[in-house]
Amino acid sequence: MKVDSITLYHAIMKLRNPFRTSFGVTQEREIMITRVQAEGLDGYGECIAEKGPWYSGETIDSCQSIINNFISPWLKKTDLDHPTDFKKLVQQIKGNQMAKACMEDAIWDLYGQIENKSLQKLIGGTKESIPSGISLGIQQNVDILIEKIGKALEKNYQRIKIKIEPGWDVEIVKKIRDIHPNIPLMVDANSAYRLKDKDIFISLDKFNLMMIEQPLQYYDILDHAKLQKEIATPICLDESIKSADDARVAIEADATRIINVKPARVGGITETLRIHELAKKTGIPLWCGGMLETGIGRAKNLAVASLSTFTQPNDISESERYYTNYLVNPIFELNSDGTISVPNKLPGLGIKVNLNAIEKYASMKVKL
Ligand code: OSB
Ligand code: MG
Repeated sequence: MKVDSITLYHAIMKLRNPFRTSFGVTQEREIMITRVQAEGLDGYGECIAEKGPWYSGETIDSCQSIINNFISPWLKKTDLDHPTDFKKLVQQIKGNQMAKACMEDAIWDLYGQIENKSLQKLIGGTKESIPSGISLGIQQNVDILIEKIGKALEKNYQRIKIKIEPGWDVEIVKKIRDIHPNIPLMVDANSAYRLKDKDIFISLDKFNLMMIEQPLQYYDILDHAKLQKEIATPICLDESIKSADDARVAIEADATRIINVKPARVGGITETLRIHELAKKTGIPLWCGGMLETGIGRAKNLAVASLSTFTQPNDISESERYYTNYLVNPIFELNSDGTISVPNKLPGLGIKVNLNAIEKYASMKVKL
C-alpha cells in the first residue's frame, strides 16, 4: 500500500454536557481527524490528544507537528505490506503515541477496505457486541450525580464510573452506595492523589468498588504497587500504561490488576494487540477506555473491545451521550441489554465517515 496524500482536519465538536475531571473541564472538544488516501480509497483516524497537555504530555499541535515533520514524509516514501509494518516505520520516534496512533488507525481502515475485511476481523475480535459502561464527570452537587446515575441505570449501562478528586471522593461514593448498594461501580481519579493520601483509598475499600482507576501520578508504578498492598480493591491503570512494556512492568510489580487500554494512548492497534497477548499470558482483565471520541475513534475502540481479553465493561457509550453533531453514519446506539454492537458489516472501521460533516465543522485543514 502506497500512501498518496494525507489531510489533517481539526473539527470543533460541542459536548452535550460539560465533562469535568480532576484535571479540567471540557465543554467543546477540538479533535484532529486524519484522512489518508491510497489506491483511490480514504482511510480515517482520530487523534485523542487534547488542546492542552493535561491528560498526557501530547497535544493536538504536538501530534500535528510530529506527523508533519516525520510520519508523513516517511510514510509517503514507503510501500507498506501490512498495517503492522507502520509500527516499525515509526519506531525511531520516542513517545508521541497519540500522533502515531491516529495515522496507524487510518492505515488499518485503508487495509480493511483493500482486503474487504472489517477491522474486527483483521485483528481477530470475537464478540458481536460489547458491554457498555458510562463515565460520569464531577458534577455541581451530588444530587445531580445521583440523578445521572439513575438515568444511566434505566438505560441498562453495565457499570457506572465516576470521576473523583480530593473533596469529591469518599462522601460521594458513600451517598451513592446508600442508594445503590450493589450496582457495578468504580472511580477514576486521573492522577489526582499521592501515596500520602492512601487513607482515602483505605476508606474507599469498604464500598465494594470494581476498581480504582489511576489514583496516583502517571509515572508512579512503584507507588501504585505500594498502594495496592494496602487495599483489596483492584487498581486499574490508565495514564501510566503507554506501551505493552509499561503493562508488563506494572503487572509484574502488582501495580495494576486490571488495565484500561486506550489503543491510541499506547501508540495504536498493533501495540494494543501486544497487550492483548500479554493479557492472555497473565490473565489480567482488560477493558477499552475512551477520550470522548467521535464515531471515528469509537468505531475503532469497539473493534478492539471485541477482543477476547477485554472482559470488563468499556468506556464506550452511545453516540447520543457525547456530541450534538456527528461525523459518521450510522451512529452508535445502546442495545436494551446495555451493549453496543460492533460495526463489522462494512470493511475497515465498519462505518461511513461523513466527509461533508468533517469539512463543515473543520476549523483547520492541512494537506500534507
Ligand atoms: O480518564 O478515562 C479517562 C475522558 C477524557 C480524558 C480522560 C478520560 C475520559 C473518560 C471518558 O473517562 C470516557 C468516554 O469516552 O466515555
Ligand atoms: Mg481514566
